[in-house]
Amino acid sequence: MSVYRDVLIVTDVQKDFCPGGPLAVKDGNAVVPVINKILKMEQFDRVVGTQDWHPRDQVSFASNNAEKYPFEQIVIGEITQTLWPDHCVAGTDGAKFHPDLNTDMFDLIIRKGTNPSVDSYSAFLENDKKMKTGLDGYLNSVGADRVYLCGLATDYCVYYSAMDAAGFGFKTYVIIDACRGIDVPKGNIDRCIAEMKKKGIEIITTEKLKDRR
Ligand code: VGL
Ligand code: ZN
Repeated sequence: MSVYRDVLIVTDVQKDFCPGGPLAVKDGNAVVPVINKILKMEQFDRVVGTQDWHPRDQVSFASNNAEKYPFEQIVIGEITQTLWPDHCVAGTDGAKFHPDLNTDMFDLIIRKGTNPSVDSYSAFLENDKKMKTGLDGYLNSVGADRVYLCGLATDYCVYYSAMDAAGFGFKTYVIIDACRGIDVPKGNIDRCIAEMKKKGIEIITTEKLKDRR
């Protein structure tokens, strides 16, 4: 056991974000074997899985906004919100984890985006940057120092979760070969990677995980 408490966060590896789903991330399913391999390395003190878990009337669904289409933006109060195809509706098949993802080692599963009027990309804070999911409290209570993120999507839920993890004071790493992104608007993945680096988040690969302890 290391002096550090290391937590892996497996972000939104759900059917609806994989090929064939309504909000398919290009090659989204390719993260599954990579994450399974990471889990097998048993290098983490805790593993958290997240699920995007929306009510049908979630404001970020284009279908809930008259004459609006997926990938357009709307302004709700002070929040600029991108609109999406309906996805990850709570309790539906598409909201399930990818069937090949090994979830046996998940200590905690956190569901987010459950508030109809505010979306949540981050596993820590809803898009209003105020309402908490409770994940920061969990990480503090298990004594986490370092947070490692992987999953979907690089430029949305992984990005927002990583920025908040760093904001809450955790040393934060993104395992980039275990992530895939949406890249809307075009260039968004590269922009997010640059922003994360600017915040002190380390972008690493699975290969680099092996000998870090
Ligand atoms: C996500 C868009 C909408 C994600 C979730 O998991 O990255 N992206 N909802
Ligand atoms: Zn969502």
